[in-house]
Amino acid sequence: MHAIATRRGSFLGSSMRRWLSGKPPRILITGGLGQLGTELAQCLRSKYGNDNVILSDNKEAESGTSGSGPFIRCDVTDFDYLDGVVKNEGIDWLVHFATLLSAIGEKKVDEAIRVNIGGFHNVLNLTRKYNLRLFCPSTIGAFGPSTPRIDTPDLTIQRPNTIYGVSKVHVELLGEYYHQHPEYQVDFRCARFPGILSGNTLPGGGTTDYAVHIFYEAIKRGRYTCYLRPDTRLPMMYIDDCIRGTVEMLHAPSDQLKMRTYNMAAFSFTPDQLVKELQKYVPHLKVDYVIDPVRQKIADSWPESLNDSNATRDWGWKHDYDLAKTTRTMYDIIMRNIDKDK
Ligand code: VAH
Repeated sequence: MHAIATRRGSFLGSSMRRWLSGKPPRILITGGLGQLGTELAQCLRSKYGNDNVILSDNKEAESGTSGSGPFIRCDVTDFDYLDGVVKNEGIDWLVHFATLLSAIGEKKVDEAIRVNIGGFHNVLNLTRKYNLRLFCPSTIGAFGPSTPRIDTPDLTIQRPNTIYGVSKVHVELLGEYYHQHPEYQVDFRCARFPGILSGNTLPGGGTTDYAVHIFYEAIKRGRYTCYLRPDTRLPMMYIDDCIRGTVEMLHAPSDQLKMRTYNMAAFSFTPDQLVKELQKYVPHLKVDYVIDPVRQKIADSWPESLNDSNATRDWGWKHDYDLAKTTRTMYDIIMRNIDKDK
């Protein structure tokens, strides 16, 4: 790999050379077929060109799901294969979404350790090897029952009691270790996402998934059975804000980031508050509550609201969508998609 020396005496990899030459970065997104990957790819492809943003996942992309650019089947737990993709595709930035979420992780602990921790080790070591820029999301799930639950700050008690949360605390700490290590100096960036609401993509295996599924059930059947108590208040965000914030953080000059792991917040709501807002569009909606003890215990261990003032200070983060605007947007998108499918 060609490199040029810098004032620090370290070597800038080909990625920095490309960046300095004004060429767009080549970006690999792992776990790309999940709730966020295709929307992020669409946003980055509009900025950097379709062919410079490669979606990947450990399963084949059904026709049309990988959007307007390239897709590579890739298992993040296979270091040699992932190494070959990064090298052969000349990757500069890596967005690492591949993970088992909170509820599915509790059902498949060994796989969650293999993917969430082993997969991250591979990604982090390749980031160091090829001098990449790495964005890996964390989550409100990285906090636990002993964390202050209101206006939770970036730096506080983190004793999560799910394998998802434990793996994400490991991601945060190991990523920051590789960043501050004098020989590694890895460009690691991490944002703790709340529950994400999306109208074009579905979440899978999370505790906050109800906030998406209720829209589809309300519109299609006029009723929904919620697995969380009606008063379970959780931090949430609309996907457009999440994608924009992720791109803004990817773009932020490294020396602007005083930290490497930041809370990103928008608004919080309970199932009951969401139901009342959705009934403005589906007045006949009926919701009953059949509590899932596993997901209720997970939700009860998470913050009710986040403080994201450091993200605003360091890279200008600010959410745009509130509950009313999110509900209206989601309803319109899903109605449009249903009409298209007819
Ligand atoms: C989950 N949607 O429910 C994910 C997210 C904040 C929650 O990490 O597991």
